[in-house]
Amino acid sequence: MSVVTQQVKDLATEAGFDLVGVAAATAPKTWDAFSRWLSLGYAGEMAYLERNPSRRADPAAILPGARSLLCVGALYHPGSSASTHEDRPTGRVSCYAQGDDYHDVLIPRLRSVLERIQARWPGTEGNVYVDTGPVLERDFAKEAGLGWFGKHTNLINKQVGSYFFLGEILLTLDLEPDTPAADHCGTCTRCMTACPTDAIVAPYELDSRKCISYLTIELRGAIPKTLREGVGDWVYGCDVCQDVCPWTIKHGRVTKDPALAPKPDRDRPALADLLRLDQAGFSERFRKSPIKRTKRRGLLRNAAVALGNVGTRSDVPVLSDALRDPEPLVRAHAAWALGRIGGDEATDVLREARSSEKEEDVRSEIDDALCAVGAEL
Ligand code: B12
Ligand code: SF4
Repeated sequence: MSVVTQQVKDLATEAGFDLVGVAAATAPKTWDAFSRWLSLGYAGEMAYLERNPSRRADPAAILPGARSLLCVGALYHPGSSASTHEDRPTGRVSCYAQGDDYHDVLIPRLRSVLERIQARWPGTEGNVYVDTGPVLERDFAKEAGLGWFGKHTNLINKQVGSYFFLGEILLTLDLEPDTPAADHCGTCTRCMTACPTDAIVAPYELDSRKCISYLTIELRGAIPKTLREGVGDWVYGCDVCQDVCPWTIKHGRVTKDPALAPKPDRDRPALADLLRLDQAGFSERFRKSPIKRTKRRGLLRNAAVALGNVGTRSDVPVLSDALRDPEPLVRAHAAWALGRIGGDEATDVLREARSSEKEEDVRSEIDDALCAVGAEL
């Protein structure tokens, strides 16, 4: 490896990144797979993925003279969960979202690496990305040897598993590329069979519209009724396909990075507490967390679905309050949850809400819920 390449990699390691590699700034190898994925509609409402195709297809279109990508990985699995809430139903939060927002941690860290590169090699231009730009991050990270595409589509690394974030610096500096990681999935299909919503429609192909991560984070409107049961108790993201992977079980490593460590009460929030959050409470509780992305109404929608799946009749009062929430989205999903829980109290609450509900979509959810509990309309 050239001296410059080694020195650049050392700067990233010194900054605290767990995985470091280099890819050439050429067109992404999986561009055709990406285009096909878009054309099949698998991106759902994530319209930003269709923007700037020419920039996504060619790093030099983002940064003229781009030669290399310094690709990094940062472990984020927090280890075993600590929270308990006696017997109250709780929701699950993906382990990537139990700490502070990783963009806020990793972007400044990569910028400081770029500044050190520019100080040592004056005239070098560079752009920093963590999820934020028109870059197929997994494609370049794979080329840089950080891991291979698992059948669940996440990159897996032989030494550490798949629980790591990706980031990269696009550079005009000429660095020596690493050897791409070889595929070690073999005939295993555990992630595909374990996915609760059958979102992994073929090996290496994910239909986002079915993925719990998309449904609980990216989707702004109602969660399709046919998928709500599969969402289970997840209220933000999902880890199932990675948790069942033999590479996670045998080699998965926990983060040692204090900046990405879990925050109290983020892994297993009590669902009733989430449903009672007003705007000020939501903003305060999730100010530094990635969870703020769903906005209050998205998180309360998710909490209602989870309560419909794991709640009991003692949760009817909190769902009854949610039926009066100012957000129609929350009222609609609270109605669905009451229909799942059933019983006389839930039926009375639904009937009462129906008489005053003005929004057609919500009324239709209430009607379906009343049907589900066997009540006459
Ligand atoms: C959009 C997006 C999503 C969408 C779509 C996910 C997806 N699979 O594409 C949704 C909201 C569902 C999502 C969910 C998650 N995401 Co996301 N997401 C992204 C984002 C912004 C773009 C990804 C993208 O371009 N997708 C387009 C499709 C076509 O890409 P793909 O599915 O990876 O498909 C590739 C391969 O399958 C390959 N391929 C296709 N066919 C074949 C055939 C063979 C034989 C082979 C070998 C390969 C291959 O080519 C495709 C194109 O590159 C990236 C950040 C970025 N800018 O890259 C983060 C990113 C991919 N997400 C990340 C994470 C952590 C997650 C979650 C784990 C979060 C969670 N726990 O809820 C889940 C994982 C769900 C899953 N099983 O993928 C990390 C992944 C890190 C890693 N180790 O891989 C990234 C890189 C963010 C980051 N900076 O760390 N995400
Ligand atoms: S994150 Fe969950 S829902 Fe999405 S593909 Fe993996 S197991 Fe399926």
